[in-house]
Amino acid sequence: MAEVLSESQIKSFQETGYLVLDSHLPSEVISSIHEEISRFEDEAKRLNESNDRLELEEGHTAEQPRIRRIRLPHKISDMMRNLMFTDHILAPARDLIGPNLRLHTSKLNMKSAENGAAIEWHQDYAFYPHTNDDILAIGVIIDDMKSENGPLMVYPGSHKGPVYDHHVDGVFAGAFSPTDVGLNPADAVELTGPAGSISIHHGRMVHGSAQNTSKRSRRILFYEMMAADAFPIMGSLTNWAGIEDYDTRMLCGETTLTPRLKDIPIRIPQPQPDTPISIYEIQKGLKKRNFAMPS
Ligand SMILES: O=C(O)CCC(=O)C(=O)O
Repeated sequence: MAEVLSESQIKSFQETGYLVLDSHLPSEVISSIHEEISRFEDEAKRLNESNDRLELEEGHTAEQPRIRRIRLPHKISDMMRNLMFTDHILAPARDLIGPNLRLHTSKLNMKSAENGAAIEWHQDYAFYPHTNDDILAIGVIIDDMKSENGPLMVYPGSHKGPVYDHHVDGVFAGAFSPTDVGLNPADAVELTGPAGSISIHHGRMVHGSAQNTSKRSRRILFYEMMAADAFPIMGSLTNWAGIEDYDTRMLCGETTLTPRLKDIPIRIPQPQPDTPISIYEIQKGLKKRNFAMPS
């Protein structure tokens, strides 16, 4: 018996690999996220370079702080940690991949007005292959997400296809060009919705987003999670400091020591480039960009 999703929403997710739940969160939650972001923007005014909390956008200055990403918000904001454990986030995930869930990571992508960076096409599963693909990214849409401000885009159904080659010159580059692998750009779909909506995409879904050239920011808070019986394959970009540490990431339900194996394609994201672990930096290895770079 599903908790919040209808049978047709579950079926649609299984077929297409994504869902948008319009106006899913109370407006107070979004207001609280805004307050948290303001706090991090104040912190950014004192920074000249990125650190393990805040990744700065090119062009950042103390006068005009520009944050590209708030890293691991569940670790540095009680508010965003508490939200992660609510049914707003976990109930739809349980409806899609079962009762036992473990966090993979969290991030808040800021995509600022007028220059916010693109994210090239990729599959999350190419970064962190696991023994099965019951893996989701849940995006809390903080600003109205529309065509003009660089919405998340997906290739519906691509979660059932190959895991594409995300390497350039033999080094993991975390991206690829859809046209090189026979995907038709006309098939890509923009995920749009008012602030307070949530997007859900499958771990194998091909997705990306263009630079934001509009006058409005497009901020989205991702919680990426998987079934507790999905274990990282060696070489996966998963922080693993032993099972005790891994189990601190349980979001709900029971942990296990018996991984579930699924017969699915796997590629190992190794060797890694000699850059900090950030998708924005890793993707700089891509020679043929699909989206414009910030000027
Ligand atoms: O923020 C976006 O539009 C896409 C985010 C994404 O795919 C990522 O951070 O891995």
